[in-house]
Amino acid sequence: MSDANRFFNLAVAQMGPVHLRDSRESVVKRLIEMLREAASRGAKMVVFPELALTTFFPRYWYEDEAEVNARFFETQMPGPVTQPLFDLARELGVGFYLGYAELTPEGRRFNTSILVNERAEIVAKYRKIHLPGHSDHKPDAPFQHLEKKYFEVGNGGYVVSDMLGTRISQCLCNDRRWPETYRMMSLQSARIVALGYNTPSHNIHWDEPVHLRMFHHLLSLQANAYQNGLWVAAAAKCGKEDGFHMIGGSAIVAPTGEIVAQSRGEEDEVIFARCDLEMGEKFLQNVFNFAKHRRPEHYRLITERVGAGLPLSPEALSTEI
Ligand code: CDV
Repeated sequence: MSDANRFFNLAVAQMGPVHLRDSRESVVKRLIEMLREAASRGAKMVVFPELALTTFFPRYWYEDEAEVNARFFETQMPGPVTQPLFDLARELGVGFYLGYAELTPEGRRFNTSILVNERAEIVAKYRKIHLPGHSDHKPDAPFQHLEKKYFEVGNGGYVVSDMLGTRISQCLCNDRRWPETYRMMSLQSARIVALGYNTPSHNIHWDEPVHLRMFHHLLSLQANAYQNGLWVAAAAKCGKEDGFHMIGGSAIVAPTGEIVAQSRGEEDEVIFARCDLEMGEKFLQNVFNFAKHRRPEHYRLITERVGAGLPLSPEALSTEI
């Protein structure tokens, strides 16, 4: 592999809060500033957060679905407000990943991300698979997490795209906690995972200690990067949105599982890494040589069962006839 293909300059653009009153135009202006900064540092691609264009609206209960659609969802990508971001990406020759709320012409709603190449063409779309939260109104909770009300489960699977001289895959927020996500990508020979997230620091479902939110976020990225020989680039939307706090901790993690870049604060911030795309190969040719060591015949339950059930009998576990 030549050095030009071996090293991939990757940027993550963390966003500070987006409040309800903030216009889409003002948000896109912030994205544009960070795209410029990333390009000036030599980035080939910039990873923006999940639902980057609006506040994290699943924290609010709305009766009026038409209002939700009009206020928070995109019917076009690019649309008139996001077009300048695409124009600048083309001018600078930089690709990007962007999360947004998608409303389809049929009225279906997804929590979506896209990969855009250096010619500002949308190469792939991903629709979030692991939707967290609930669909009912919880008036006694300090805030809602209504992803199950506002979005359908993604229907496109884990897509791996040839882009910018490598293979890039996408997921969104809660997906990063599930090992199946990364294994699906690595089995398709992905090299880089782009992901955006909005992680409230308080868990409304149980009294989870606040410090665990950051710990589990980083633990998930690091363990899965290592176990799948992947570079993982994770972009937060964070800080207090209208008083509701979300964790920062945007990071670029190497296939060693080590964090090579991490945000410092909870504001707009670009972090950067020169990624050696051959680094993952060492792991994938040795300890995680899938073709040599994986034993799918012993993993049946992973696709057959959703929730945990009773232990299997020895006969059911055996592969011998
Ligand atoms: N937007 C998210 O998917 N947030 C979840 C929260 C609810 C735990 C996350 O995994 O960070």
